[in-house]
Amino acid sequence: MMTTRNSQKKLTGQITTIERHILEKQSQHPDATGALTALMYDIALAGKLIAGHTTQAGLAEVIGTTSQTNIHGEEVQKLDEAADKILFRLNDHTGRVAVMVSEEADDILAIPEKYPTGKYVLSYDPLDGSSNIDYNVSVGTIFAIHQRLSADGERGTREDALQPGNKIVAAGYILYGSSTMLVYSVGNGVYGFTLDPQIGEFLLSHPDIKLPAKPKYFSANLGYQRKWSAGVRKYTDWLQGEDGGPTLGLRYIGSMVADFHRTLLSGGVFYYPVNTRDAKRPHGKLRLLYEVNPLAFLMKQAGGYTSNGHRDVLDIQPTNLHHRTPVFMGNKDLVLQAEKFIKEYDG
Ligand code: AHM
Ligand code: MG
Repeated sequence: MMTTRNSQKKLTGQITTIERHILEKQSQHPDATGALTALMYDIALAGKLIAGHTTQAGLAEVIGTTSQTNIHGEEVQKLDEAADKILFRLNDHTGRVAVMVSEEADDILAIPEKYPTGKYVLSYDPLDGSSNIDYNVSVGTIFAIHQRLSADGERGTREDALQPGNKIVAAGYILYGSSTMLVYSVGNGVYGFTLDPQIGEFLLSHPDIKLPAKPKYFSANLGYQRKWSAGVRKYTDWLQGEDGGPTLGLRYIGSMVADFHRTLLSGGVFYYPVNTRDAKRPHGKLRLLYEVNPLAFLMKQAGGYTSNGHRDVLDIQPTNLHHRTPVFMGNKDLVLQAEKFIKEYDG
């Protein structure tokens, strides 16, 4: 009975594919050339291809030989390297991108000379949280798109890549979890799509995502708590009900896209502060260009706020491609409280 009713509901309801959704958004901008729409669609395609790899992750040993070759005679690649190549190759020849930045590459990724450049800059983390793959835990791709600063027709530059989050024109992530989801924004709301594996299409499942006003969880690696500053420790106590704080539940996956996705849907705060005893990372672990800023852009679009503990991360001018920053993101009142504790106890 349930099955019949559910399928009837599906048949009568509108099915919005990501392509239709992107095209509808584009039609609201009569001056749009379609390049951003096409770029978004290429990223969605990359997401489908990467999802195909991640779902086979545990099979690498089974379908591969003892050496590094799979049954198709191809070299078995590390998943993050495979994801990196997929994103680059789908975008290097389209004439839509001026230059790319990847977590996997030290320097900017130039468009090969034989192909034309376009007006967008694409920054991405091809597979964030990849240390979790061996444990069958969700991982994700994160991306941000800026407009180029250099002249049209030229090769893209490092300056094109080093732009603050407040100049992002579109951003999103693809979460490879119990289902594959793509969540994105072009600056007018946040939309979530779930991949229907039977037809290979992303279908609109979460229209106009807004952060719930009543937060549910806080999310941080409490294993490092003793290495956080006094302000961050006070804040953590506050989140657990000290000094009139809200008493939130704790959830931490250790895969930023998954922790972010839950925070976006449930309300709360995700933070990754500086570990004061880690001299190698005086600014925390997470990277501004392709991890923090794209998610901060989405968080803002959903009604939330992201801070480095002092100010909006979207206003930080990156000084290098792999610029790191501490991060506190989620419901605005919770994040402002972090700033308050840090100011009071850490100066
Ligand atoms: P990665 O880019 O090497 O995957 O590291 C980033 C990941 C994030 O997904 C996550 O928030 C964080 O590292 C978890 O770090 P930790 O294990 O220190 O809690
Ligand atoms: Mg990463």
